[in-house]
Amino acid sequence: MDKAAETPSPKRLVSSTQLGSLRSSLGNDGRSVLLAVHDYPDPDALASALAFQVLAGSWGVSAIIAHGGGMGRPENKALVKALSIELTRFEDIPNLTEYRGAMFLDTQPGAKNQSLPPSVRTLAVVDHHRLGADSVRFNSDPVTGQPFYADIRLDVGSSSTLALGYLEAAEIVPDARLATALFLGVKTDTANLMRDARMPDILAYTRLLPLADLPLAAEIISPPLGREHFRFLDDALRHAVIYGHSLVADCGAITSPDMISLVSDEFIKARDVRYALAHGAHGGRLYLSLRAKPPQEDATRVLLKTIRGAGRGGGHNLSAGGFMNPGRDLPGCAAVMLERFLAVTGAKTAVPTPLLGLPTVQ
Ligand SMILES: [Mn+2]
Repeated sequence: MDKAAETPSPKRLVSSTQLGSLRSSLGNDGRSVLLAVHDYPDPDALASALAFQVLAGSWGVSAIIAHGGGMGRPENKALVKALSIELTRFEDIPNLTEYRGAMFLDTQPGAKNQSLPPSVRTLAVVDHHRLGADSVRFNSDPVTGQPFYADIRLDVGSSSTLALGYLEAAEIVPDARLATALFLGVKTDTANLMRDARMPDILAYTRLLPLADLPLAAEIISPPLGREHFRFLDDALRHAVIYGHSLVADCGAITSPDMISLVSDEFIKARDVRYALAHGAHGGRLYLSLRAKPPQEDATRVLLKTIRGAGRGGGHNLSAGGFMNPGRDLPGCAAVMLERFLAVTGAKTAVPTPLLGLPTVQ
């Protein structure tokens, strides 16, 4: 985290010193900047990138939002479409070195959930994720040694909260489009302020509320769903097994890694379930999405212990995600993963019960 000489007032999330440091990091030599978000970007990643695109634009710096992977969750696709967010995939950029460098949003250099080639210089990072061994412990590019601006706050529930802090420091009031995006970013990352939300998130939410286009936000958050969506959920329901207080849902082969968070989000609601883990195979990896229910607040620890040595992951207190590299033995990897997860969550000796096999109570 950047140690600002000036302490922001309690209502100011970002000081003018921090804003100035970011501005000089992005520079203004006529070259564009890449706003790099994590693969399979979610509303928080997209909204914060949009905010920094506006902020950079106010400094005369042009920036494009770029990412790896695709997009599966219907509401993520709806956000991009409804707000006309222009996205470029890293692989579609012919010459990455034409850009001055990258600002990472909702992810970090070295994190394995983003696939920007490391040859691109890091200019800045704004994020709120706790990562395993990947966490940025330095403020300089590992390849070039050049310093960059880093603002990584584990005590904030969304990158959109931080992005709004930067806009406010620059005295920019977001228009309805940007406010709608940021509102949805805070809302989805904190599950309506009920998951890993802190006071800055609550303040950001209430500031964005009157500025956002709420009917449009409602449309984005509940887009029309095709039958394949329900088939996917049906399959996940049939494969969900409860072991004591831990639920595991095998989603099989998935079309996009972000789909499994739909399942973990939903299944953590099950009575007496304290951890809900959804997993699915995509592109030779076994993806995991974990949700925890208070008083359990160790989702990232549980996830990292589950995948240890076999992949990468990161997250927050109540939600975490990552992947394992199964090599040629996907079933073997899934079995190891399950064994570790049950051991870490204290469910090793629990008798497995299918979620749909539970008796209906009351
Ligand atoms: Mn986020």
